[in-house]
Amino acid sequence: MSTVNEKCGKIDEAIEAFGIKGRLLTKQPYGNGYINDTFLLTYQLPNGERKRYILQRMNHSIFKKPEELMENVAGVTEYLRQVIVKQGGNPDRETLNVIKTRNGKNYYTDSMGNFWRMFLFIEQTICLEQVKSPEDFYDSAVAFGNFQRMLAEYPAQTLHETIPDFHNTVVRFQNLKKAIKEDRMGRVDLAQKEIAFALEREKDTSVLTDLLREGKLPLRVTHNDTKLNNILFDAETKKALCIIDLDTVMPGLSHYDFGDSIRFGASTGAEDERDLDKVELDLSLFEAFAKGYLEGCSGSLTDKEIEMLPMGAKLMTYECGIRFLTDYLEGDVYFKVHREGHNLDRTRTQFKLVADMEKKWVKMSAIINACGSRDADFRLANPSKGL
Ligand code: ADP
Ligand code: GN1
Ligand code: MG
Repeated sequence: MSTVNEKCGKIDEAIEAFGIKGRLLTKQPYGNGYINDTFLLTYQLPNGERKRYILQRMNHSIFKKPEELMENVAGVTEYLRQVIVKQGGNPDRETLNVIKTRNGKNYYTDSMGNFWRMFLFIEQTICLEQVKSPEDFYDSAVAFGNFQRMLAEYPAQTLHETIPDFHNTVVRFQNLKKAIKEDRMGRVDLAQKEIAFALEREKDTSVLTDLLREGKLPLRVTHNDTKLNNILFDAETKKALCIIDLDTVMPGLSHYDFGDSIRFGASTGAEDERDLDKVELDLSLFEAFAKGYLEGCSGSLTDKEIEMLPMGAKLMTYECGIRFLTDYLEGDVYFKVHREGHNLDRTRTQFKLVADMEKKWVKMSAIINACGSRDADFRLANPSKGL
């Protein structure tokens, strides 16, 4: 327990603020997220039962307005609860559930100015760091597609933009150029090859944002951070159960969700793998995800959206690479790192994947074409479902 207290001085104050009835048995750091500090709390309830909760210290240097962030999370989770109940599902397991403080608030501000929130811990689940089988990945795709479909009618205008320009690749590229120019840590020399790779692809950065501006791609409510460890699988049925990490649910393009899942899950290597020979795009995983995502969206994507999915995969991978590279150059101030050069290693895997996608472009497009034809047949047979 001492390590937890050393890491977060005011955790006990936060625990107290949520007023869970029962005796706190353990508190421990939990999970592999890069952004928030996550803890698992185990309580013994007055009736002798054990109950677990997730406590998170929100990263307020990244999320500057925790109040707005939690308004989004509470709004979306309450809405999802209703949809899940209507569908006959279990709302305590199929969505996050925000626990309120004693004062009825969605989060607690401690005396050091840290922001804390609590969720029901979803028991009997597995969180995957890497795809184990195409079936799991297909399943996660259906779940992310469903997520978007369930939120299709959500009043998007009430959502706050928790991180402005989150998937604006043009802005991300400008940030990279600024970091190169400033070279705050003297690391530019160590990343010459990666910098050259990033700069050579400037023309790609605006492809999706241009189509959005021209009205050729629709804005939807998207998750925006669809990596595989942001989904919980049921430990017994092995089916995708609950989408978590809702901090970046905002209006966005379907390509952001599709692409981010591909960059993380369809890679044959881990995101920080140092042996780049182990990293490539697995086309069968790409196909499994594309099939599942379109099925989950249930005929709601337009032809143009479908056509642009390979670009979504490439651009989200490239964008994540330039974000890791920018953070490396700026001194690892955004993503949690666990070793020297960690962000540069992550940059390299993303750029290796981008290069591999460029090689496999024709095959990726053919897979999407085939999935798109099936989707068009589905829309013909179910005219009420399409746009
Ligand atoms: P980050 O933004 O830092 O990625 P997440 O919200 O994704 O934080 O949480 C980190 C990890 O904690 C997740 O990958 C998952 O393993 C676990 N986790 C988060 N919320 C829950 C929950 N309600 N039930 C079970 N596990 C959870
Ligand atoms: C972060 O929060 P987490 O660990 O699920 C990041 C994503 C990146 C991802 C790279 C809010 O995701 O955008 O794609 O790391 N989240 C935020 O692994 O910046
Ligand atoms: Mg996460």
